[in-house]
Amino acid sequence: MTSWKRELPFYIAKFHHLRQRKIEASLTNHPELLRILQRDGVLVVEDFLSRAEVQAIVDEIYLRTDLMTSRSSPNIVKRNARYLLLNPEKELQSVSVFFQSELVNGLARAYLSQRAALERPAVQLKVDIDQGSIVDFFHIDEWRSLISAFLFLTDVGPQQAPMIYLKGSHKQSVWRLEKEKEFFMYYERLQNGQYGTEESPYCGCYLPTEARRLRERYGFDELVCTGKAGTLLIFDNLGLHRASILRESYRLILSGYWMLPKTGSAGS
Ligand SMILES: O=C(O)CCC(=O)C(=O)O
Repeated sequence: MTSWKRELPFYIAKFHHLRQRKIEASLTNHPELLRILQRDGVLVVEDFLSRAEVQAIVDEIYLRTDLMTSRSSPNIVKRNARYLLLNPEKELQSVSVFFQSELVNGLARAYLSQRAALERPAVQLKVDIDQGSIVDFFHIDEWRSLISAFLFLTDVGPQQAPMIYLKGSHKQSVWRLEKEKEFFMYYERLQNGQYGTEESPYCGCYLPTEARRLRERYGFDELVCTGKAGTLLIFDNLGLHRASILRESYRLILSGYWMLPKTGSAGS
């Protein structure tokens, strides 16, 4: 089959997706935050929760799950040097202050579509010191628009595996089309959170040399996303970002994707 015939479904899907996506500032009470997200693709909100509110969530995680001890529950998966406790809202009432927050959900609706919905809510623990993974390479997570939000439950300094984001790299541009196509054609994720094919972990990843060239060519500034416990981080997963290696202590966060409904699975 000629390559354009193989690739046509991607272009059709992309076209339909772009028609569904609609930025609508009236859907958020925080238009100033929406402007930053649109400009940079990444947004850090300090003191989103107080120390006491964070502590209530951490206490409940310790009390009701084995994430911090044996990590043997069936709903805990290890992926890319992190342990994910999936769908925590069933066991942990306190996490709804984040997953149901007006600020995050309103911004997601304003940035993506009125129909944007939360997918793959999780508690994430990074605890294995010096352990690297494929997402330490700059990558994009999808071929369609989505955002992630992280709530820091521990202080995240330079040694606690802060995510690194290239500001401005989320904007639609021809340089990204090849990777988006690769995602569309080869990425698969199973219901249990594991990758569906051997190829899936590599989809969307850039070699360090490629990322450096893109950065130089387009002048993207790097943001190292550190912050105190209680900080909220929101980012557009189409922007170039990468994980960094845990060097000390541990990193505990809540995370979720907000996507257009029934659009399937996001990367990493
Ligand atoms: O956990 C992190 O710091 C980054 C994770 C990442 O690369 C992703 O969510 O796509």
